[in-house]
Amino acid sequence: MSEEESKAVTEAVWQFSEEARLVGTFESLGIDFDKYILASFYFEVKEGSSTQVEAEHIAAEQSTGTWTPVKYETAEVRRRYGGKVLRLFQLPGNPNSAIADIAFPAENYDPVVGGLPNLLSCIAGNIYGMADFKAIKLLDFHLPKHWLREFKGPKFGLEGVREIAGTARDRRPHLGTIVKPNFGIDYKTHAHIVYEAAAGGCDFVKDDELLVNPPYNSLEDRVAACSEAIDRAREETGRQTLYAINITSPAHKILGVAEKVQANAGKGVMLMVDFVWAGLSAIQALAEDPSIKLPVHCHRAGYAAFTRKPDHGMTTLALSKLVRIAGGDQLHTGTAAGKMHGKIADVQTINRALRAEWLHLKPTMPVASGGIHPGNLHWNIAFLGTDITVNLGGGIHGHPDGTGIGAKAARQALDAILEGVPLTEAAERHPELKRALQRWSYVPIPAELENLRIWWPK
Ligand code: RUB
Repeated sequence: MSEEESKAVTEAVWQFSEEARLVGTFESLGIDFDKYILASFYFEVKEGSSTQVEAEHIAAEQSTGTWTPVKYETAEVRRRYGGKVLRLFQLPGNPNSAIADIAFPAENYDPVVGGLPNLLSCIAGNIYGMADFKAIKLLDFHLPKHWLREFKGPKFGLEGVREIAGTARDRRPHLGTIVKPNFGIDYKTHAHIVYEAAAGGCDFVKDDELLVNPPYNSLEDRVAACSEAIDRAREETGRQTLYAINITSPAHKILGVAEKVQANAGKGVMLMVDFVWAGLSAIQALAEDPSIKLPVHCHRAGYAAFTRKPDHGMTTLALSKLVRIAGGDQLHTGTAAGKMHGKIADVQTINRALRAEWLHLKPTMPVASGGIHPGNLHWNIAFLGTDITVNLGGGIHGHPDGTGIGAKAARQALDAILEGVPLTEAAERHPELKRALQRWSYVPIPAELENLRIWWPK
């Protein structure tokens, strides 16, 4: 995809999102938004094919039609139950690529019995494998109100999580960490690291996405030991640290696993799920079951298998909105500076979608994670704001003086950023921060990125 096409796609996503959010109906297009599921696709057809014909192909193939006419797919069936191409935007520089906004009649789907899996088989289904397309990407979607009302969404949401952590008033970003190393430490060592991180200044500590239940660090042992660790830290500091324990499991087991963990969980414990492979339904099961009383932290390991290619798969925006509908209280959405691939503007769009008003759905707290350290932390605040969790794994545990001092250094960096004190100046007062910056270096924000900034110190 050329730079020009990529810009046009970004523009189209904006237009699609804004139209549905602000107007609530696609009035200008003459359709009743309450009766249709809308999906916006980028696609590229093979040389010699027509984008108009192939857009109709998506609409038909993903609703009533197949590769050849069949007897009972009458004109009336097509009219009432078939997908409709609402708009087609030809993209600059490539006559074979376009964006199509398509409306699918909502009455084809049951939000409760078929739910999100059934919906996704339609808007993100067979079409990806069709030989007529060189590439196709789901950019965004909108659901009718009666559909969304069938989902409870996050049980706690951003505000509920802040209430538990005691940050509802001061609104500071949550300073988080991931216990490292991921594998190879027993539960006592794991809990000791959790304690050091919490006592050192972390508001949030989580398991790595790789760790679930090895015999030397089982869920049962870990939840008890880590609950005790955060209790101990709270008694010493007065701060309630959150701890997310990774219960990723097959969907038919996850409620049972969650209940067992919950039975031994202390204050501040959250459930963590790698939702891409456990499935959105695993999140929904936890969020909608009244017996589960813990918030759900959603890790997106594997997401890039279908989001990373600019022209194929689905956007991280679409995936993240699905997590909010399914009930994720916290979700990894990417960083402004770190080790993961992604554009700052895309992360900003996703975070806005997670926090925007959306019927009864509580906002999901965005989590920036991956390669953050005290020297680049300010990027993540400047570009992503303060209603967020910032996670530093290696950027805390890799401190030359260990986890406790690493957490202290990260907290010093965050406090300095929030107060508008230059990090190099703060480092003169804080030897812990100085050592961290010597280790990882301070990364200045280039002037040309300043226009993307959304947060300034008071
Ligand atoms: C972070 C880490 C995270 C991923 C998540 O560790 O392991 O799970 O980076 O990425 P570290 P994302 O801080 O040591 O890099 O949030 O983009 O899905």
